[in-house]
Amino acid sequence: MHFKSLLLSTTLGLSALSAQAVTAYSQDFESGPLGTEWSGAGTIQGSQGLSAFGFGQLHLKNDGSSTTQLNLTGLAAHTTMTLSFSLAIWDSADLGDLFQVAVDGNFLFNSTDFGNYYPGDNISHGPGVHITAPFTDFNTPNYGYNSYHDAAQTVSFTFAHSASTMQFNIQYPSSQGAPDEAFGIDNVMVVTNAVPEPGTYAMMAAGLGLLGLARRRRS
Ligand SMILES: [Ca+2]
Ligand SMILES: [Ca+2]
Repeated sequence: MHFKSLLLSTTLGLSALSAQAVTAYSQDFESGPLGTEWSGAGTIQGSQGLSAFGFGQLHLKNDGSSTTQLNLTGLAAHTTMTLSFSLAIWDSADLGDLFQVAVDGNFLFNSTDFGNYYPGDNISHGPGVHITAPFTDFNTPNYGYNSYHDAAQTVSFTFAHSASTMQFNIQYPSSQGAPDEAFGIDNVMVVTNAVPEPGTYAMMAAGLGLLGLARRRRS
């Protein structure tokens, strides 16, 4: 292998390995009150039976059709972001309802493939992965206090992002409102990923290049 191609492959390998993941924000809503980074609709309420699915005792529940919003500022330099959270879908959320997740005004999920109840389908729909037991009828399983089916999903989005601020909006525009139907979120985590600066690349590449040369000389 030529020295230049060795250097290039080493640099590319290193840049992938040395991407810096930083947890910019995490919130499980277990210790109130709700921080000022949150605005819009939503209050901290009991996780009810979804505590068995990682929701702890409390989560942020939105009982209506308007937006819950998270605003973060002062983010360290980064190139990509991962937003993850647990999603509770309470009561009779009807499949075909509109649900939306956006960051900085860009939709990550904007679909009517959302809801709890659809005979013969037996899972919840929405962003992410269904984690609660499949249901067998309108009332089972019931993880809440109302006599309706409830479900939960785990959600994760990774996308290009470099701004020092981020705005996360989550909304159930066609909600009939609690106690008919509602959603909640928990375990909200924002992780940013930064690659090393060009100067750092060059130094690491040079160091490894020299190492490579030394190895070649020995062999
Ligand atoms: Ca919680
Ligand atoms: Ca409904």
